[in-house]
Amino acid sequence: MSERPSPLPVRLYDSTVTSGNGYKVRLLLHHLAIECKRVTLDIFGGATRTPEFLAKNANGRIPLLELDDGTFLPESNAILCYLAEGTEYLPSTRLDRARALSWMFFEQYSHEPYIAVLRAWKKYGGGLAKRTPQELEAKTRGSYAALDVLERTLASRPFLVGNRYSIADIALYAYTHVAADADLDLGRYPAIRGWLDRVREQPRFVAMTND
Ligand SMILES: N[C@@H](CCC(=O)N[C@@H](CS)C(=O)NCC(=O)O)C(=O)O
Repeated sequence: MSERPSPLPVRLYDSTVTSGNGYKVRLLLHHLAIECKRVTLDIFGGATRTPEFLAKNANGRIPLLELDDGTFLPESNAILCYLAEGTEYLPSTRLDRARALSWMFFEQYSHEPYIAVLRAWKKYGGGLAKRTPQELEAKTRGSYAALDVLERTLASRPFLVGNRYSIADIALYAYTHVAADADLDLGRYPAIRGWLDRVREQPRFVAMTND
């Protein structure tokens, strides 16, 4: 029995201030030349915690992708997997697909909770005044630990998986390229900087702008 065609993306719920998690989705949509209406929400003003939004995503966060059959798909890296299916951005072998997932889980556990959170505190206030020096120090230490992992990996390969650009690179590019917003110094990471340049050279690359 043949599978029914997958529902198509119609709307991306994103943030009024630049969210790397939202940007991951926008970048892949742009690579794929997929038109998708973007709805921006004031995440610091509680717009993702209203009853209306919680009915769409019980976790109250963007990005959230709405599909043409009324389905809502949360979690940036899950959305990348959905959109990349059947395209060159999803690695072609089983092992490489699992490796891409490894990087995306790494991003969510060891990278984004440090770099993205530190960036939000420093760039948008985000309660910075209430943070203790110890909290800032812990986030900074965790951020550099994640960058060290990327540097060691990218010293010997052009992209994270299978020597070609994939959703793993998109997931890790999002917050790595704005590390300076978190007062993190990429000067000592030549392999990361070379990889950031290679990502920017990809066809239909689009920069993370809107604030
Ligand atoms: N694991 C989630 C994290 C999403 C996330 O933290 N979204 C933030 C913006 S980057 C948000 O919506 N914050 C609003 C809130 O928590 O109310 C993903 O990768 O999509």
